[in-house]
Amino acid sequence: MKTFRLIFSCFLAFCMVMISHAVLSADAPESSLLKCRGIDPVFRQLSVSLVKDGFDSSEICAIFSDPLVRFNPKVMPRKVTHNEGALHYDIFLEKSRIERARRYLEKNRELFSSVEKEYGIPKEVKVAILLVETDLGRYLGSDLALNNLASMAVASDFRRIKAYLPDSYKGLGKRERARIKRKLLAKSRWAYSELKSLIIYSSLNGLDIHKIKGSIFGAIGLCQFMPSNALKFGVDFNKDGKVDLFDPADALASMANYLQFYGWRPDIPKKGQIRVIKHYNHSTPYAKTVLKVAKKVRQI
Ligand SMILES: [Ca+2]
Repeated sequence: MKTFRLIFSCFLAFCMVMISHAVLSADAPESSLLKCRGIDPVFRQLSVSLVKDGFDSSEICAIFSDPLVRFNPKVMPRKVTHNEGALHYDIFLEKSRIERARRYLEKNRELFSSVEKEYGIPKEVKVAILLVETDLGRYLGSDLALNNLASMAVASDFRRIKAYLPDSYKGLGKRERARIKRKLLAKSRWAYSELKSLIIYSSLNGLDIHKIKGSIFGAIGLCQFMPSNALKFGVDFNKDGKVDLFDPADALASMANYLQFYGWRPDIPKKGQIRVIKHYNHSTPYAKTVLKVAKKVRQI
């Protein structure tokens, strides 16, 4: 009987150790961030999720405790109400813009030619996309990609952004409210995934995430790639050991790599060109504008 009790006690002790170990492991992400000061409470749970997903806690602490990191409640309301079709693309056909695109092409002709030789995408199409996306690098976003993506990632909580939603989103019935909440949840999950890609992209390429500007929706660089595309299609064309989408060589080659992947071929008909460009931005007016700009640049 004594032996049985001893074995039972040992078994019990073993179970307790295993259970406490399991509890500690489950709590590990939270506890590993306990000593991290300066994370805005709005990003605390997000930071824990990132550590749970395998990111190093000291890296996450360094990223989110930086004073440059801030929550912007206006980003998600813009995302859910964004209407690409309503944008006015005609401004890109203005003579002054076409001339600037032409001058940009001339200045970087050697680079445009070597990228064209490698990927087969006409230089005029590439400069047209640069013009429409970032006005040839003049407009790369006013805030950090990190802030915009993190702000969207935590915006599934309706209360956080409610005040910034347009009036048409207010005073809605239960059913409509539930639909909006589902939409917010889907967008915030997407933003979280892009945020993870941004952290990986900056880390892999030795880039300071606190210096990476992004569009309101988190697209980065001259070619305005979402971070997941930066990881999939980014090219280190100038062979300096990193994919830097703010560098014209890497940005142009990455853009060409993307277009080639989605089916651009030297003899592709216009319909096919529009189809491929729509992978870049799912808007027919956008694709048609890119081709019109390319044609005008070619004619000058
Ligand atoms: Ca490079």
